Amino acid sequence: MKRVIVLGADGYIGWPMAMHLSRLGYEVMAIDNQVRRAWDDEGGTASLVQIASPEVRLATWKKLTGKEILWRDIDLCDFEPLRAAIREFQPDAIVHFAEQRSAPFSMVDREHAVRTQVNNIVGNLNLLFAMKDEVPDCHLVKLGTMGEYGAPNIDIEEGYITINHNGRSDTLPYPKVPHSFYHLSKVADSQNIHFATRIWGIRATDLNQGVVYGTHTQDTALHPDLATRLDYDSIWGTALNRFCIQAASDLPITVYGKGGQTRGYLDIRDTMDCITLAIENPAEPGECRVFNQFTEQFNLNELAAIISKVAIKAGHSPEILHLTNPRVELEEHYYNAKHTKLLDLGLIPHLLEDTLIESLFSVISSNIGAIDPVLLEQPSVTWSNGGNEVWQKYAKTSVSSKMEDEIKEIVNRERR
Ligand code: NAD
Ligand code: USQ
Repeated sequence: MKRVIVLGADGYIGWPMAMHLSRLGYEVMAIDNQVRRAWDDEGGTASLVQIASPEVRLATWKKLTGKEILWRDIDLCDFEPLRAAIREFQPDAIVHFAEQRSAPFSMVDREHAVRTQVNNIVGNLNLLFAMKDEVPDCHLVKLGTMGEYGAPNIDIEEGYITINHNGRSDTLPYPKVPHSFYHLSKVADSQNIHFATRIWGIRATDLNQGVVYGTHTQDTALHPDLATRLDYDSIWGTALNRFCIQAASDLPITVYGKGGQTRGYLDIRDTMDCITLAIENPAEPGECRVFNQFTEQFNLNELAAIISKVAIKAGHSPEILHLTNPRVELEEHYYNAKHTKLLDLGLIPHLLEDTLIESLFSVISSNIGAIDPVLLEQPSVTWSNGGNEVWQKYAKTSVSSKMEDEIKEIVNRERR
């Protein structure tokens, strides 16, 4: 039986992934420090779908399937406990989801940008050192993001590009011009992983994932206590989730700017399959393999149109609004990203329109009474001057001072 550690196993994707691998017969250790729940408490945000505590999730999983997922409450920025867990479990693969993943959160103010980059870059670096020390042959499957590339005016390749320059040629990591301090933390992670594979011979797959949607997997659908998150507020909710919930509650769909912003998208079930394919077909020692992990691409106007079409069939009359864009980003641009490597390994994609009809709209309508319109308020964080004032309006605690304390604690811990 192969052993896999899932880092960030209390999160939107990490929890279904831990169950998915457990069902497939992998021995799974789940690690998370539940910081995401703390960030919800600070910011006054919440998942639309109620999520159970890790204890209840694990007990329910064991009761329904007879399978045990080991749980460890560890902060990746805390090196020794992380190393000890890896030494104890001796994983064949580690799937790394455990990062701050919101672009608006990273753009609130200096503290949030620092918090994001310290959490993500230090956590990832600690992981690389722990792997080198304890399990040098283990395969790292790291969640990066398509947003690392930004929106270049040329085709986006899968990780590397061959450049001819002044009569010479080389294949180099693809240039990255991302659009938030969060996305920049992922670029730094990618660089550090690439370097670690070169100097230590670590095996790594860096997955540049598009926007993930949907809450239903074979496992989350088994019982309400196994459900995963559905975020729709302006910090954690993706445009796709927000548009669906706006349409289902007869509120205007909020497109920022012209709506030509194009992104790659994939169903959460395809995320499960992509990561399983990556684990089952590991990178070679010293290889830093990059896959672009998405199945369909849409611009925001196309996305709003598909969601409106499904909402109209469900009896709603959605209106599409174009708001002043709080972000600094291209609103009309070329976008052609290669994504063949996972298809070559056997991925069979689900399609957005089917998932909207088959599950997402029914999940939303069964939770319609729990929607908080304040969380859909616009815009919450502006890129040009930060949204700290708006954040503070909703935050239950003084975020700035709490963030400062957390950062000081991490720095002091590292010094010790
Ligand atoms: P999430 O916020 O729901 O889950 C992340 C989990 O990691 C949380 O449970 C959090 O508590 C944990 N975590 C964060 N920092 C940690 C630390 N220092 N130590 C231990 N645990 C920590 O996020 P998600 O949507 O499940 O995303 C998972 C990963 O996939 C992220 O790295 C994200 O950047 C990436 N990704 C997500 C999407 C998407 O659409 N959701 C798209 C592309 C990439
Ligand atoms: N947007 C709207 N209206 C809204 C919210 C957002 O028009 O109400 C726009 C944004 O301006 C942006 C686009 O929608 O142009 C995408 O924003 P998003 O919040 O859906 O996605 P993003 O910030 O890119 O982040 C999400 C996840 C992140 C992941 C990323 C994948 O939160 O963790 O890394 O998608 S990718 O976009 O491929 O980088």
